[in-house]
Amino acid sequence: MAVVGATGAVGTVMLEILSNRANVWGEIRLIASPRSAGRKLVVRGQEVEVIALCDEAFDGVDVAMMDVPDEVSAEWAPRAAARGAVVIDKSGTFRMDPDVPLVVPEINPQALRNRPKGIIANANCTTLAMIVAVAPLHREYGLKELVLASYQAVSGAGVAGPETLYDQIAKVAGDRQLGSRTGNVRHAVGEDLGPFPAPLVFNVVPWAGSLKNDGWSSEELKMRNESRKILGLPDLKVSATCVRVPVVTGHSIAVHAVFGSEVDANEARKLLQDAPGVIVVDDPAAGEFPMPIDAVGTDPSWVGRIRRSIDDPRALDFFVTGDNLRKGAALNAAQIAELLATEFTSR
Ligand code: 11C
Repeated sequence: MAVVGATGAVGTVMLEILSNRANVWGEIRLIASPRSAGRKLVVRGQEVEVIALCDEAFDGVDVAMMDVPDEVSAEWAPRAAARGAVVIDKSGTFRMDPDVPLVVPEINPQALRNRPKGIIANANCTTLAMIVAVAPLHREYGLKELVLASYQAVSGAGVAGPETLYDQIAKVAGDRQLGSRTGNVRHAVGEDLGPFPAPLVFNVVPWAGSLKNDGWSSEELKMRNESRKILGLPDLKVSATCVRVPVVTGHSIAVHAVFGSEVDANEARKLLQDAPGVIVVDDPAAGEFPMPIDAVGTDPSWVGRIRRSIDDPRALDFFVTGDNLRKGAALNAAQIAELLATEFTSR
């Protein structure tokens, strides 16, 4: 196996995950940009030297997991596939390509068999946290529409995200004027906003990704288009508002899901309790809700605040939180790789 982008935010979590799951790989090769080549990282208790991205790096590799920027994937995923590796790509480049399956092992594992380009795509972290909870409800009630609002952690923006938030927190700590009319957060934080369009500290920013047509952000369109593809519902109505919040790790989504048939909140809660990859934390009277501070470092999507819409008996409202670096990225890719390993060994 090759891990491409081994030194990034997701790469670091990937090495941790590969170190803790069953070893079906033998050699794990670590690949990164020439800038990071020569660094030594630990995987499965062994120190491994990072090698620079080049065609030869893929020789003998069965599965290559790539976590690199879109433009790097666009060039290197086909090159790695041409060298004989099955590529699991975590970028946005191939997700909507009809010849590339978009796989969530709990939902559509069969899709990975049809991969004419030798590339399998991994969904966006916000989509992944939400879709694992939505799919079992869809199977029971028949999904018609999703209205979503996300609360996304800064680590979704890569290593620069947490660095920016921690720096901003250090700059404002102890100033009790900030956040009131007499304190100016923008002034306290300074001009360097890192990867964000506005200060994150003492704030929420209704923006993630880049500007697309008619005012939608790329992140909002990903939630719509990827949900449709994963669930096999090309006409699903999806309306998402993506918001960045001052959380380091853990993306949350408020979901309003409209179904074809009437829903029952208790039955839905039971369905979710039995669903793979989901944990239900839903006891508001005891102060128990899904929250990033609890979900960080864990594998499932945490679901709570499950209630039937007051005005529509076919609609369910709930809140989901998941670790955006684990199920949202590295874990889902590792699960896909494990499915591939089963396929290879049964040949
Ligand atoms: C964020 N969800 O939180 C994004 C990061 O398409 O894989 C992942 C972008 C992607 O900013």
